[in-house]
Amino acid sequence: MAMERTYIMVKPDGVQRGIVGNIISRFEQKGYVMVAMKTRMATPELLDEHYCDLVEKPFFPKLREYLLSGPVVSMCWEGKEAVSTGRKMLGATNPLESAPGTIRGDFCIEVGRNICHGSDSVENANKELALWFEESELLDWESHSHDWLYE
Ligand code: DAT
Ligand code: MG
Repeated sequence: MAMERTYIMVKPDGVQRGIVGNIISRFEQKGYVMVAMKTRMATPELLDEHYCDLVEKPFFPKLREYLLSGPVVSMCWEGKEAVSTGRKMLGATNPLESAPGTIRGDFCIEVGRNICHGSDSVENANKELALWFEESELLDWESHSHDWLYE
């Protein structure tokens, strides 16, 4: 079974608009386990590393300003195929192309205010989790529902 950990981050608009609880609920209800969570301010250095593939893009300065505009909530969720499923739960990058029922499809309109981040591969998830969390913050524990979720 491909048990994975993914990095999910609620961006400043999601925090300001009070959508954090809804996003947590969706991952909990799906059956994923919360391995870590914290509220913090991002920094330019963290964002340059986190979005190292995008730093040359023309929209990057605005993206950085947006992500520095208020607290973010960093989370690690664990479970079977958590990375790819987390991306499906978030919806498409452009919220107008996100299906209703996804987080972006239900709560936002513009790509520059798309309220959440989710890792796009297991490799990037590991990189992002190491960037945003100390190793000691990532907890190993098993939900009491484990055997009711997995055959
Ligand atoms: P995702 O967040 O779905 O993984 P991404 O990694 O391609 O998408 O881009 C990271 C973020 O950058 C995205 O959530 C919003 C912003 N972004 C991406 N493409 C953009 C564009 N064309 N114009 C403005 N912002 C953009
Ligand atoms: Mg991405």
